[in-house]
Amino acid sequence: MHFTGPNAKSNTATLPDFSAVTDRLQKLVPFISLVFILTLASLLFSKDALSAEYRSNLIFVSENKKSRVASKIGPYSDKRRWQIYKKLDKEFNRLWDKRANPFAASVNTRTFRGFPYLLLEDRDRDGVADSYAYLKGKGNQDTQEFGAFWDLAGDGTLDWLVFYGGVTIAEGAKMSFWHRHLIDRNNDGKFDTLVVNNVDQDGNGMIEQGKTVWLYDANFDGRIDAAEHIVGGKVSKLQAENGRFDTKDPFSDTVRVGERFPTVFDQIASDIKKVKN
Ligand SMILES: [Ca+2]
Ligand SMILES: [Ca+2]
Ligand SMILES: [Ca+2]
Ligand SMILES: [Ca+2]
Repeated sequence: MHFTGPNAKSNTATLPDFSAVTDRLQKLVPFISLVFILTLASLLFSKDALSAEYRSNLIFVSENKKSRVASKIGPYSDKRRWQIYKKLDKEFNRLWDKRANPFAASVNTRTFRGFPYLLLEDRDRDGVADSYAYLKGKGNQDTQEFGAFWDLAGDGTLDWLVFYGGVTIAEGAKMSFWHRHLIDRNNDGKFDTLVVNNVDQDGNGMIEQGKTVWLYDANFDGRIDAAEHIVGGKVSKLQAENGRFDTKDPFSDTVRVGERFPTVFDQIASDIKKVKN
């Protein structure tokens, strides 16, 4: 997966023709495994490595200043969580489509095996890094490990992270991207909320775009203890059955109450911080 967006203007390569793919998929949907879809998608999106311009443009900035988006959206609040989520989900897609703008890089990360080169970018060009990608090396941009991040509180630690999930089939046999959002609600430097942006609420194997599930470490002890579905801003609290939340997330099993909140995202945040400083 090339991490430049599917509609990026900076790419001269022809964009994948989704309509033809969708037609074919429509007939095959029940028989195609998710793995096949992901492979197909990564082939479709696979593009050339870094351009010469890109390579010569690496700049290193350590200044800690508030990003344009953080200034606009302001600090996280539970009350505004859906509005903030909507804005940042949109913002991630916008950044993804923007032209690459390298900010800083490190070759020493161990978070994703085989992808040690962490590249930060300032895609909205406000002087603050907003995008990250773990690469095999400086010259190889094919990766699925990328996303965006913000410091909404403006205190130098990032408190909102988006992590690219992949491609799947949505209702109407449409191809759709799905992503995870991670939030540090109490701004203590550890993520405590995981949002999956598309769930399959009716359980027919196809996600319903825009329907979200939120998993919370509500008391900030590192364990998951609450869950919600939020659809169009309407919140439904999930009741645990037999000690588990049925999240309707097609990419994971039911979640046990008390399960450890995933720590890989804290590791990503820590890598990003190291590169910035
Ligand atoms: Ca920026
Ligand atoms: Ca936290
Ligand atoms: Ca469905
Ligand atoms: Ca907890």
